[in-house]
Amino acid sequence: MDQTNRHDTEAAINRRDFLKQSSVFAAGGFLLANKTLEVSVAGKRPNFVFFLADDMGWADAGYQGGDVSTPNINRLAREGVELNQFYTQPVCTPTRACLLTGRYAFKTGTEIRFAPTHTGGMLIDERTLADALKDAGYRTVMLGKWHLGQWEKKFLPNQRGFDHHYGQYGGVIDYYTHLRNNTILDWHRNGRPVVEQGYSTYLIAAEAERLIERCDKSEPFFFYVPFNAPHGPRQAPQEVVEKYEQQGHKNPGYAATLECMDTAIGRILNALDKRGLRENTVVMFSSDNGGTKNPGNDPLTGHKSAYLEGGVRVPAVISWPGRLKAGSVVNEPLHIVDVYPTFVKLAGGSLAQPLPLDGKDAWPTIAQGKPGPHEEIVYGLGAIRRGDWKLIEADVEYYGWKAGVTHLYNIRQDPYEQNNLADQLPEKVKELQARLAYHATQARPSPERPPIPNYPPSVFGEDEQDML
Ligand SMILES: [Ca+2]
Repeated sequence: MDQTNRHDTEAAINRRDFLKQSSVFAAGGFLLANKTLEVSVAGKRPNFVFFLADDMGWADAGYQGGDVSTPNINRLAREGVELNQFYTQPVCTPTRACLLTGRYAFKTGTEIRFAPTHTGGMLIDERTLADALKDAGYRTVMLGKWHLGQWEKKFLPNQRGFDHHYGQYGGVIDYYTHLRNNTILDWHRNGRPVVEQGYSTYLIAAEAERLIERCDKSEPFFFYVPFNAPHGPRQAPQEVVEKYEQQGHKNPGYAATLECMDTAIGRILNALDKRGLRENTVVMFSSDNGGTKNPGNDPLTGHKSAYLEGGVRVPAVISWPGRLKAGSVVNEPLHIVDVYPTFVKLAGGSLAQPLPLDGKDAWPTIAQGKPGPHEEIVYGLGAIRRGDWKLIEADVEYYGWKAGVTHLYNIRQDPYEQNNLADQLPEKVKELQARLAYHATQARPSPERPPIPNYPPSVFGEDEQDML
């Protein structure tokens, strides 16, 4: 066995052991129960930085034993709290809606992934996390990929609570040309198209550095930083790709794209350090959905687009130096809808709003080892978990996974979803089906306008057509 293979094997074994250990903790209580620091949020309100990776696999962060260099994400885990059962939706658009509204995506008009021809957007009566923090006196900044409506102005980031936006509106860009399908410019700053040179991941880091350098330290801020990395096309500076080629890495393009994202995270953390802001900043990192088949999500089953754990259970860490116990692990199930109430509460903001939240304040679980706040977690209208039981009622055809088959798993006993108990436990299936049927009554689709005229346009953003 050569060195690379040995490393891969050892990493896989470590991950397997860790997951087994996790299921024991989940059964027995809460790892943090007697070890937490008491957290008081009295005093100065924290800043928030949320880094969102795009399609990063469960196994790829170095802190999970992955073979890509991610020292900055590892540092966040080492200095913060690892969220070991942190769930999202299986694809980009709905996860981003969950994060920004604290509500399940099917209620916000975003159950489906927005294609480039899509003229709809996240429903405009939804209050966003940026709206809520702005109401609480925060400066709100978004750097990166939106994917919640790319055409009408009312759906764009500056209209959804962000004081500043820089980045892309749609789902995919070329990292260097910032074009979709080699045709449509998708790079913008505050509602204006931007034509510039540079690698998107590093441009995002540079914009963040500039803003942090200039920021008024008396004004709290929320930075939402959803990178387009490591989503395809997997592009990175040649010297980084060559490093992984020389190591014999099975997917050097992916590895380099991920490493560069980690480098950008490090630059932004350093910018906070330089201004003396890190101690008063909550930094969170997660992926938006599971990895694709290559590199995969070993040892979880399934991939992006599937409701299996590999599609919806993602690497996630949260750090607040001096406030959260360094190097601790939370094994309670949490969902990305929880970020909204958790952050707004820490900010001293108001959660009073007409549309009810699905997210729960997860701070007592994260900081004090309290039981998880959820009786159930909904992954979309085709999958739900209540307690340890997870039902997958429908799914897309994906990498050999068959749609139209009912699956029932006990996630605590069977975290890799190997043993479908649906035929053995019809009453449990019925109970969970009834819950999904209830949630389906809450769905709100987003109406689309007629197709984008003269598709493909030269730039996304209807009002930006004449600005190029
Ligand atoms: Ca994604």
